[in-house]
Amino acid sequence: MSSYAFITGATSGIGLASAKALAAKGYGLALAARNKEKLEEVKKEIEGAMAVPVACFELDVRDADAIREVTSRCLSELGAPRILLNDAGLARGLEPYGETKEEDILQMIDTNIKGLFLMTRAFLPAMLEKNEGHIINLGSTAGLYAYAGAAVYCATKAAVKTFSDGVRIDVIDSDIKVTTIQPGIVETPFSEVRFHGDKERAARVYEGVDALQAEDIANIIAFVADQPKRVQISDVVIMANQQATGFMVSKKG
Ligand code: NDP
Ligand code: 8X3
Repeated sequence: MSSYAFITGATSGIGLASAKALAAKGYGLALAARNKEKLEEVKKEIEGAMAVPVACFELDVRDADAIREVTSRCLSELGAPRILLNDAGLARGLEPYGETKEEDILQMIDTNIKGLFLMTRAFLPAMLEKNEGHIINLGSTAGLYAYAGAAVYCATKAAVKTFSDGVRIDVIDSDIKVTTIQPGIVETPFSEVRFHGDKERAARVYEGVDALQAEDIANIIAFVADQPKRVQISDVVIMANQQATGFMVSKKG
């Protein structure tokens, strides 16, 4: 594939919408997530609607060995990605920290921080060798403003922002770009995942709020990716119109 985007978390929400938005710009796609069947469905859907090649990689970004295996296979089959979209991420639970389950803490840290850091490390040398590439990381307004019950999630997103800034410094002598996308409330399966499958509780998060949609963020990601070589958009913060800070949302309903 000549110019392609590698997207983690490509089967749902912002990652899926971004895959479609980047395909619409003509990028080939390498899609990664844990659910293989869903990956194949997305591949079929996108290839059926758009004339772009789509490759799929079943991958749990918490698994360092799997990252090494998948990224080296991807590099030898497809070459260096033009875009690495580190989207895979999640929140688990919304309890005071003293009640937060250890497995939830570890899942957030291993997915949102460890996975994202290792994905970047795996692809960066090939991007540097080509002197071309754009690393786009999903942070969150949660990384800018902590909120109750989300100490770990917020800290992981603050880590994404700081990590992106650090990598941008380290690649300053190259043409590589690094961007942190920091959305506020986006209506996706995110809350259902956070509440361990409790659909009713998840739906209440978005009740009475004209929340951002995955496509809103995807369009911004496509815009960020589509700039001339001299233009590097370092950070984008996007809130819903009804949102003032991380979790301060006006409920009109
Ligand atoms: P979704 O739950 O809709 O999508 C998450 C995606 O990540 C899925 O494709 C999922 O696929 C994948 N994923 C989860 N864990 C792993 C893993 N260990 N390895 C590989 N893939 C994984 O959530 P969103 O689209 O809302 O969230 C996407 C990103 O945006 C996250 O980083 C989130 O923190 C961030 N964000 C979301 C906001 C929101 O309000 N929704 C706001 C700000 C930021 P699978 O389960 O098959 O692995
Ligand atoms: C996810 C959105 O509202 O939990 O980053 O900060 S929120």
